[in-house]
Amino acid sequence: ILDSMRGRMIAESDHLMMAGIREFENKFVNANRIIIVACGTSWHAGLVAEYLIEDLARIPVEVEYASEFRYRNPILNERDIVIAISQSGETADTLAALELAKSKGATIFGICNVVGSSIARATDAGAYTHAGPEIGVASTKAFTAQVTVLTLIAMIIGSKRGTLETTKLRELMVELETIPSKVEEALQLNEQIVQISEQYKDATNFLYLGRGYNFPVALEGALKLKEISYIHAEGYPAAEMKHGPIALIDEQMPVVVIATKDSSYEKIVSNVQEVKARKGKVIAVVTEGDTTIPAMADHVIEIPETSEHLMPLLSVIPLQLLSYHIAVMRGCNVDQPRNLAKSVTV
Ligand code: F1P
Repeated sequence: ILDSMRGRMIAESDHLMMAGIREFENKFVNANRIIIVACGTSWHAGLVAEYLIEDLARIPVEVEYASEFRYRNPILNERDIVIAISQSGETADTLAALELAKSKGATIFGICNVVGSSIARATDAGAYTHAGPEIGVASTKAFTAQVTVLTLIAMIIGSKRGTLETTKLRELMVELETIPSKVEEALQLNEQIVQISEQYKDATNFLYLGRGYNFPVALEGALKLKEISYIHAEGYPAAEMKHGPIALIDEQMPVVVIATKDSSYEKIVSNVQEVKARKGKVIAVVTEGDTTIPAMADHVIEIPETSEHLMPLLSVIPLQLLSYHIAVMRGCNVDQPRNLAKSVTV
């Protein structure tokens, strides 16, 4: 699983995506709407894309669970683009969702890891992530690769539509190139995360909070913990906490807060205060050099600084490591979790 997290796929996915997206560039540039269909971790990558595409390319995006979308009667037309995301390329719900969208005239773009898979074959165009085989059932490096491809798509469409200025585009390109080495740096947190895991391995519930680009990461952190450690975990947008989950917080509740320096930082500082006021245990993922949140948190995990657009590529790593170590300490089989299949084909 550690090997599977190393971020080596940027150059490859860049190259492959160009071939896929270039042919469909005009369709993307003139799209009415982009609808993303996916399941599980791939759905979380889709949620990151919603922030990226709306922010950089100013096209409305909807992110749908394929397992629901396939059974409703969605309104779609030929100016809509449906992006289907799937690591395995065999997930039955995602395949059915894209076939439904196709029957209504939408253009289908696929992002798959497995070359020649059923979903890849059913699309009009697409990009292979080539992240290498996911050895375990739970997606890790596939998430990183999917988010990378989706970032590049948002950047290309944004620059073609004129919604992303050239200087900003250049800045993001330069920053994107630094991500593999920053991923390596984040992986150095391993030992520290072993120690944190030791303290929380017997917890029965976890809460994960994030805002903005880190909100989908909170969902993904909670999913990884559920999938491989069998601990109940919920991911929430931090601002939603006061609408219900706050009732759960007491000294028994570990709360993982992804609180990197970005446009919602000040708001998340108050969320951490709210958790501490109720004696929750805060495990904070922060940007290197931050002092405000570390002064309040029980545990601090520092990750390298980057643009908020690229932060999910880094902030997900400590959460994947946390789930992994807790699972190993609880004696769970991290590669073959109970009740889960590598590709859900029914
Ligand atoms: C979707 C997914 C995975 C999850 C598990 C079950 O798979 O929900 O995210 O980890 O393996 O399937 P895919 O469509 O991305 O292959």
